[in-house]
Amino acid sequence: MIKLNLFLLLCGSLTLLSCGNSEKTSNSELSPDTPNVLFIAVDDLNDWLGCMNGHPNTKTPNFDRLAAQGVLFTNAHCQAPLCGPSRASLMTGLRPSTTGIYGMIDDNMIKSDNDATGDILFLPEYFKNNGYHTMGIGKLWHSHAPEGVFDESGGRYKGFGPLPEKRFVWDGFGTSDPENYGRTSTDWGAFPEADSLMPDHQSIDWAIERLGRDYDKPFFLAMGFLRPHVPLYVPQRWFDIHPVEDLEMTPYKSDDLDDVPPVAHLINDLPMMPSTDWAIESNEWPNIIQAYLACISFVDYELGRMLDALEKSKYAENTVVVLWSDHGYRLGEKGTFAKHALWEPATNAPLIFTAPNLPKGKVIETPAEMLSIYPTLLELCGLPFYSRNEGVSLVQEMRGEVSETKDRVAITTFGMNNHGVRTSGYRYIRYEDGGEELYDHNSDPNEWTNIAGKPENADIIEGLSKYMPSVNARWNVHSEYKFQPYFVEQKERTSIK
Ligand SMILES: [Ca+2]
Repeated sequence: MIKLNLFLLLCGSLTLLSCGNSEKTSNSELSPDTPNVLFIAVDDLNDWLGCMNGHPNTKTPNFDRLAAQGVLFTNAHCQAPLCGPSRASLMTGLRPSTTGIYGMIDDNMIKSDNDATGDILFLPEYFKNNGYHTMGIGKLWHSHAPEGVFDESGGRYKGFGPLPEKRFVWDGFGTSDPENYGRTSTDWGAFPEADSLMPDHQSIDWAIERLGRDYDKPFFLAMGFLRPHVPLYVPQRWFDIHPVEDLEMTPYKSDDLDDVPPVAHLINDLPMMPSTDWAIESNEWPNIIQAYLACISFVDYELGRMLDALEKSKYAENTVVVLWSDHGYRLGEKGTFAKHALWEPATNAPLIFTAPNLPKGKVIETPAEMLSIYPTLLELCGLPFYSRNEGVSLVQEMRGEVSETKDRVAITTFGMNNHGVRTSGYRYIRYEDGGEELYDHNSDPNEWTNIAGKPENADIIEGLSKYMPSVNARWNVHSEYKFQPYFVEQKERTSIK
């Protein structure tokens, strides 16, 4: 341990030397009109927003209001379809394939236990080092935040509660072997009685109170919602605005997965989650959709309280707002109710920027990556470029200074060497064993027909292959192997047992 710390200390010193002035300014260099940042993360929110033409029954006036105040990316994709690695990517500015962070880890381990990220500056930390006052509450990384990133931390409610004494419907194990899978928090129902009992409500109160204070420097205020992550529990009134008999189900084709490669089935092997067939047989499908819509409407309401407070505050005219989700969520598409996939409903998520010098009500349909949030915020705030960022800034495109970059792609990675590439017209997936999927989004938006095997598509695949990351790092340490999803290896290990 002492050796490791010494090594990290050396790395840290080298970093400071190598960063030089290009990555750190002093307080006095910040211009007086340097904007504040309101950074809003939502957990497991797919594209079911009114402004994204998501689910036809969704009600999201405040998300839509925020989008109307700035720029909405309708085709933004996470870098990993799982909370921990998605957030680690966004906060480090690096791809999962560069860091080896494909699974759930303790946030503090990102720096302490991984050579690829030992010297990285996390996004809020970069702002802090450049003269900002940083504050955060709620789910921002997988748990809350690594130590020292925030000058003021509100922490995070442990787990996803509050929880009823007894689950309503789903036991959390499904048909899985409890010893191998553990219990998920998946369940749905109206609980608790009042919004004020929800951690998200309390976090918004904390953030609103911060908007009423005075600061002697610009602030970076981060708020991370826990909903609509499971369990899909919110008070009854949010269920009432989505009558269950009116709801439209999601697109589902029972033989959809007959044409996907073996690793896709390994990744999608989630017996602890409800399957679509189970939801049909038990007649729970409409109830799960209702509960997810209810959770989104609850978050929308809380977002509205935050936006009202910002608009009434002295910071209304000089604050950059970014809102994003860590990945999408499948509500029956592709056979299950889960994230965990390289398919569209699991990777597509909202991304909205508003800022004093950005257009209002602009919609960009070209694919974008959550990895762009880091460099985009730096540019919007006039901070120096960070050489470690692997994403590209979206500022010039949002301002219309360059035309939409039609050939930009978004890459999502799940486990080592499994990647999905989303272009404007296609999704191409290549798995660690060479298995492939190709979907034509112009004719097949549900990704039902895998056309990778057709000889006439060989040129398309060759063109898209060049976007596959050439580095596929392995988490290089001292930590629990089981937290990193290496699908084929894990299957082999299980088989050996
Ligand atoms: Ca299919």
